[in-house]
Amino acid sequence: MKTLVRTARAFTNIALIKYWGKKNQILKLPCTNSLSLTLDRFYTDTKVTIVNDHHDTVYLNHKLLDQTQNKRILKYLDTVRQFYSFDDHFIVDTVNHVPTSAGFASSASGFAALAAAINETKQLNLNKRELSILARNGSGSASRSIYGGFVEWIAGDSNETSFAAPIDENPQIDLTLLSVVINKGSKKISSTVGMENSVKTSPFYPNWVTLVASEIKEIKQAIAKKDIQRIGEIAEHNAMSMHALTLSANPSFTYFEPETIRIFQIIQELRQKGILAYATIDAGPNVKIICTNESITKVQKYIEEQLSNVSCVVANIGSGIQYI
Ligand code: 2P0
Repeated sequence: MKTLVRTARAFTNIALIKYWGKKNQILKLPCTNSLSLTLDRFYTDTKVTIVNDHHDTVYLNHKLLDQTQNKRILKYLDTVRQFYSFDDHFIVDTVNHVPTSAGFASSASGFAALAAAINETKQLNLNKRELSILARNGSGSASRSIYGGFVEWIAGDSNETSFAAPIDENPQIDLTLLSVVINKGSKKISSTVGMENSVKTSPFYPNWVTLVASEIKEIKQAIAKKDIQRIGEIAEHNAMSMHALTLSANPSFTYFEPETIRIFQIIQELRQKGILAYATIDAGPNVKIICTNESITKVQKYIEEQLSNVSCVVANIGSGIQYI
């Protein structure tokens, strides 16, 4: 009898305290803990089928990937086979559900969904911690997308001790996110390369490690108190400090574009008007704005009035891995 293989669904996450630097490139062990919020608007659905063959095939959004495009996924499948000592090869069918130009990276939801899909197909019966470890080996930020709500990735110092843990999977908090998309193109310096250059060459990197430790503590207190303003303040400061590492790397680089700075100025103007808005920016030019249900409409209206060439997408708090 053929068993029904379910599709795994994983949602993307936005880091409020960023992961920016590894102490082990192969295992993707980060230099610091990080803390994120899982979002509901962008997710990846992945189904994995075992084939009677000696190679893997990968489809993304129903298109067959060529040998360059599927390289990272094939390498990951080799790692998983080695971890769990099996020889099966797979057809990987993955679909990214992106609201019109949301400006989110897909590696977090992508590798979380792939790890969960392999768990399902191979009946590995992994618990969430083991699943987080497996996802981390694909992409660091994917370790956090196993859970919903607020999530902390504990850096650890080995494969077994580096995993995400939930802080509050279903927080009752008035927080909503506005993603402002400036540029939909892929970035020139990948996160992997950007963080490696920052660790190696920024004179401020040791300070970053100290800063993250204290900001994680502070933001967890703010989350417990549901203090949205404090969450925003800490997240914005942490994001700007991460980007200071790129500017202070040698050679210096930045993910910012002129509109990134403009939106940052607009956010400061909005705050002066008493409207709650705080920025967080990942390894790209797009800005994600932490808002409340009350402020988000005003923030979006103000941005669209000031800048005609950007698009906005609203996201709310999302859940962890699902099987559908
Ligand atoms: C984060 N980012 O915490 C940080 C903030 C981007 C900026 O995690 O090398 O794609 O695959 O582990 O997970 C993006 O890095 O990097 C990222 P790898 P990943 O969300």
